[in-house]
Amino acid sequence: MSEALTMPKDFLWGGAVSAHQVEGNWQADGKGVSIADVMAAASREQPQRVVTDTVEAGQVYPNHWGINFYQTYPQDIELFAELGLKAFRTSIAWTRIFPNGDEAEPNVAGLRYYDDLFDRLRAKGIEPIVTLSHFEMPYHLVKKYGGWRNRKLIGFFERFAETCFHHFDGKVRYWMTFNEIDNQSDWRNAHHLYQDSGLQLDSNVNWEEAMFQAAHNEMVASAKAVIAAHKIDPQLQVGAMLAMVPIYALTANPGDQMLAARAMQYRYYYGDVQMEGEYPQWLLKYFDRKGYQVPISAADRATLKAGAADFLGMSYYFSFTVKERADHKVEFDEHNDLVDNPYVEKSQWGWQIDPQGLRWILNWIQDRWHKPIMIVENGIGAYDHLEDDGHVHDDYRISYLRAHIHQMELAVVEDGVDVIGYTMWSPIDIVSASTGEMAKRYGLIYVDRDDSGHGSDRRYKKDSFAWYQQVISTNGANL
Ligand code: P53
Repeated sequence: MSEALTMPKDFLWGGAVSAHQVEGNWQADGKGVSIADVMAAASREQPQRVVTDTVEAGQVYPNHWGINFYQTYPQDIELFAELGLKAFRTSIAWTRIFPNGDEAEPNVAGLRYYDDLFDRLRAKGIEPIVTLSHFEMPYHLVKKYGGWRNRKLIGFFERFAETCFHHFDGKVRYWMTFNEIDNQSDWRNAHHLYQDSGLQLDSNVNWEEAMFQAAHNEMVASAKAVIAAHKIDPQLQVGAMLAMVPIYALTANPGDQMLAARAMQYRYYYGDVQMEGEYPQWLLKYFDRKGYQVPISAADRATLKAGAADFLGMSYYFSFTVKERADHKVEFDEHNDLVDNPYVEKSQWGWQIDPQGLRWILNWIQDRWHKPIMIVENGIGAYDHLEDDGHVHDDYRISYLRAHIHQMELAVVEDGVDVIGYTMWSPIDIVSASTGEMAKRYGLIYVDRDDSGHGSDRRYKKDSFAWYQQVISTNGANL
């Protein structure tokens, strides 16, 4: 790589996971059933995970075992410390704290588990960064209340958030409310509506309208959490969390350019609402035109304004490309309007690999929201091979991470973008969120477990482990 770039001294180099993808032990110590616990495994070829309502014999539920992190975390933290992580992002499984989501009192055993996890991280000098809701809401809230379309969930989430802010005050300083709240902009994909908002919709419902209603309630809940956190401890920093995907126009045709601009507005209005506390005009007009009922009260507007997020947490995996629709309508439909970008390669799972897109989107965010940015996910899912001698030669992972970190450093050093941390996905192999596979590996540490749940669970350091270790120890100078 070209000459070294000097990153800020206190930059948070880290790694990220989520609770349901690692913890397993899905019924331990009073934990309730989450939406991830009733999602069966899928595959690269058949990616749609089926929600089975109850646990069915003959189905595989990879989130029931994860990588057994609920028990192995003390040893895994030793490995993270050896790697040199300065920050570790995970989530709190809502169902460990409020098993059904609507209880008045928290489950103490759940709080104790995270107490010990955060204490052990701190003892190693690793800053915990915590997401409150990462695709793992209580399934009871789906069944009894219909998920986030129901305003009652605002109160339930507020209680959960307040409980965590109080209980972990002094241990956790950086929080995020809803993981990748913008994935549901692809509302034709039932998986995203379920994962983000706990929606299971009939065909007679307008899914797009339902998505806007659910997202509104989540954003009000998120703002209430921000307000509560600042009351509990003004030091607490609460972020929004978006999957940032640059959406390019295929050509200089103004029609392509207009649709690309609209696509960015569509996918990132959640950011406008959460970072600035305001709905954009174009969207209010869109609701009118479509006749959508999204009850945004004056009280909600005040809440959104007062509860604007402190920073943006973001993931970055790929970019999209669009071209003008045949009917020339300036309306974005993520499920149907995307085209291949001839200038970029794809991963084994068909995700477009675009390191420069990271610099592009960081600049875009800085210009738009003017708040600190934390990259809380970036990585590549790939098939790995564990050699007989215990090595995994994952040069493709090193290449991916190196190219992306380089672009981030250019954004920080040359462009002055305020990025305060980078937690790669993921320091250790985990269950994939979209397909439930173990074989889609992201880790710097290999976990011996396969798609059907078999394996010794032993950990092996991949080649990328030593590589990232020296990235951190040189503060990003040595890529
Ligand atoms: P997996 C889809 C598109 C982009 C990011 O994804 C996504 C998803 C998942 O629905 O999710 C984030 O495991 C997410 C993580 C997830 C990671 O990206 O599907 O925040 O939980 O594991 C990678 O390959």
